[in-house]
Amino acid sequence: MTLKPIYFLTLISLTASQDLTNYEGYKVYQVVPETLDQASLINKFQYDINFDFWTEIRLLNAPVDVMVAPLAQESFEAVLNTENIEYSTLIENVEETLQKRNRRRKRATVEAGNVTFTEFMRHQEILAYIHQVAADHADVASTEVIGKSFEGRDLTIIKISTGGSDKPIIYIEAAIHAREWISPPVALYIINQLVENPENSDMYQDVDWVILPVVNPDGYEYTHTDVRLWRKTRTPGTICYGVDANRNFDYQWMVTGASNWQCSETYAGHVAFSEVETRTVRDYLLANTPNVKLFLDLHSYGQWLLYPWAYTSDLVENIEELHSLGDRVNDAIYAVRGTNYTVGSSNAILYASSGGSRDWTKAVAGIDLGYTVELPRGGDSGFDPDASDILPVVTETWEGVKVFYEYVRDKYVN
Ligand code: 0X9
Ligand code: ZN
Repeated sequence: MTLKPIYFLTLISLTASQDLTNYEGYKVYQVVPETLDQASLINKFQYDINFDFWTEIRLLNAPVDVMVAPLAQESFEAVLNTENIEYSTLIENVEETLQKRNRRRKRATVEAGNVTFTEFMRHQEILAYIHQVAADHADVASTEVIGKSFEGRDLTIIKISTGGSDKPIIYIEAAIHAREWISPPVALYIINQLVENPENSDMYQDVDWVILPVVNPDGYEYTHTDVRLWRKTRTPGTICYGVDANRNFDYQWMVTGASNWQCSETYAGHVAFSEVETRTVRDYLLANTPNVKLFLDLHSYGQWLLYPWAYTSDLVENIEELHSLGDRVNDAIYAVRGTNYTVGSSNAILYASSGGSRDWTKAVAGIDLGYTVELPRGGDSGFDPDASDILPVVTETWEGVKVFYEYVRDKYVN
């Protein structure tokens, strides 16, 4: 069948026309709910397309950063004022902040195969680095393309292992949310320290490591080329692009804290696992159960160490283990320069969300230990740390990763 050109053009113009690419006049408010009523009121805006929650409402008296479209600001402020909810303006005009940042963002090129922790690397550079590591350390490191993104980019893991079978695996992934730029460097630093620092060679004798530095490369690249604050994947819908990959996993999918509206930042997809990126992660993990013992999902921002469940306030069965391990990881990170994480027990989470990877890894893949690591904020937007902030964050986080490793080794290696 051939489409007449005129129909074809109409179809194209109907596709993805509502996506936001300019943030002129958008404001970011920092709101502090002090009572449950206030929290519940603010939470109602989660489902409004004019609101993009940059951090979630988790505890009373903890600040929540939310970006609001110009046309909704007056009524939002009116609600905050009437209800006596404490707030301040974090960013007056998001577009201006982004433009200022763009002008400053002149970076040195990264030589192919090298890694840097003083610049944010592009997806191709990240791939080149992990391939180089595997080539230089073929006895302990190998890469595998476990799938392709929607736009055809390689989803490449690096495995660090001295071989043998049935060793416990620590699986770490980053950048399931495109704009959370501090997360891939943390993954890359773990690779770098394990393989390129001989002091750490003990850490992969009895435990295998699998690291996927960018889960959502299409979105990640789009944040570099077009829209800095893009969060979702880049699959086209009829009106808007993208699915929140961290609402797309098939456990309690679309039950709460997720949207069925395709233009929402937390759009769960038209079905669970609609996204090739989440299916790829699913298939890899299922193929490697029961060896995967620890799942770390690197996000930003907010300094939270979150364990299941996200979809319910019921307590997870091994909460004591998860909480005390989280506390010890925080102690190790804190010792470096005082960065303090809040370790999230389920009852501390005020509002649930469902379809996230970490609930799925616990309930379906049977991975008992799993954390969403919300790394520290940085830069004006919180998602945009200065390149000079990378090193302090990756080095302190590495101290926490060592604690995770020791726990897995002590528990699962005979
Ligand atoms: O909403 C998310 O997907 C994560 N936060 S983010 O700001 N990086 O988008 C949190 C996922 C885990 N959620 C809960 N444990 N509630
Ligand atoms: Zn995230």
